[in-house]
Amino acid sequence: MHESAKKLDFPKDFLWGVSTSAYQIEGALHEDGRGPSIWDSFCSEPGRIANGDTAETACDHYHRYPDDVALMATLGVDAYRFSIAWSRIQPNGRGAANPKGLDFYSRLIDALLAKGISPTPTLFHWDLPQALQDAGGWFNRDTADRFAEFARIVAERLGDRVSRWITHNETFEHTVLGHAIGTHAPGQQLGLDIFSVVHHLLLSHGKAVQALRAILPAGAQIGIAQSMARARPASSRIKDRLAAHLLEALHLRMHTDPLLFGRYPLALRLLGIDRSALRAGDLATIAQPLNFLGINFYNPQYVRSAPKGGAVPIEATEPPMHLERTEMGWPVDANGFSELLLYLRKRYRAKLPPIFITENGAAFPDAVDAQGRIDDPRRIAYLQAHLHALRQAMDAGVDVRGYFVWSLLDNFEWAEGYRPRFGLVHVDYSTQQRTPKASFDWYRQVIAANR
Ligand code: IFM
Repeated sequence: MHESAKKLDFPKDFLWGVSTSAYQIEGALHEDGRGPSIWDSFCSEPGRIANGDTAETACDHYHRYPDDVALMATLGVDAYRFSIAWSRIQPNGRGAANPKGLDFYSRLIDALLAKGISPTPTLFHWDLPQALQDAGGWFNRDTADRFAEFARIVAERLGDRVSRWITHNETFEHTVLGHAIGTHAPGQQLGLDIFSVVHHLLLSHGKAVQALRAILPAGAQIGIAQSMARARPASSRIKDRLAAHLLEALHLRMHTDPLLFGRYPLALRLLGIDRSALRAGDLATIAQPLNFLGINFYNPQYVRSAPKGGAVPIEATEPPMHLERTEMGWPVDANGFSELLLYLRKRYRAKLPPIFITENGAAFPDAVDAQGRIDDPRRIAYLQAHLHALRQAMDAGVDVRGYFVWSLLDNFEWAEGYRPRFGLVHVDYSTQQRTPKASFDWYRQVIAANR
């Protein structure tokens, strides 16, 4: 037994899991009636994705899911978080369901249940049907109703076997990368003019929760997965502290206050954000009671005030030199994890539902040795440090019920293509061979030791 695996001391009923998303692993983009999504269009535009990579085959999970479920069974996870590709279910994002799309997820769920692994689907992990984008995408209020319809269709078919549901993945990243700066699909560059995207995403969440509750059995658990981090100012100067405050308002509070408090943060007014998409009654729809809040954590943000004249008075700054960086260039700073969890407890108090860590992990340049093994001590150290930080926050009273590693497999890392490898399992993309890394074995021991 790996020494570090033994010492974590989590509650016996703590839920251990792994995460993936449809577009990043499935491949089979033209099979069984799947319609095009915004990511298909984005990948087809030259220069958008590093190395010209596409998700055409990705990890071929669409065909190899039985092997991947077998890997999860070896790992010993309690739960698997995956996402459902909307355009497999409704190729044009509206209207009748495509039975073959539903059948795929039904087969996957049955395979998971046969191994005692609890399916945890996310309904939207960024792959909007292209037909809805053509109608205005998340700028169009109607997309929120379309999402609720999609949620209803999925719950009607799969709700008898799925007890834990996630509406959205990271509304902040989808808004900012996809609509403010354009490095992700749909590639729009609208700066701060994105309130209606955020608002319609959150409104669609509320409407989907209502649709799910109307269909699912009473005990169903429903939540959302939001990326979160505290912002650290570059100095103690007021300007930099204000920049950190504004970044947290745009990132964390704008995407969570409406869910838990039923209001947007006041700081949006300071930034002059146009909130005209907000209609009477919307905030009550958004603030549906949740069974859990999913948190995706990778690293804290480092910011300072930007020179005058830019769109926002906030600028990213370099993290302290002594911090290790991952393959993504992200700093490794596990203290930021416990700090975030304690902040959430202080800010939301009784409004804060139980938490699942729905993503945490790191990309490193893994090397395959002559024996075909992948020793990834840096990933093990990252995961171990973050589990320690999580344990500390739980000891201090934060109610965390489970933890999902991002990711089960190396996969298509969006605009970065296949270079960054986040998996516990190495994927050789030319043969599709899966090889568990040393971190896979380490996580298997953590799970076994903490049961
Ligand atoms: O790969 C992504 C995932 O799709 C969403 N959260 C962050 C991960 C790593 O960048």
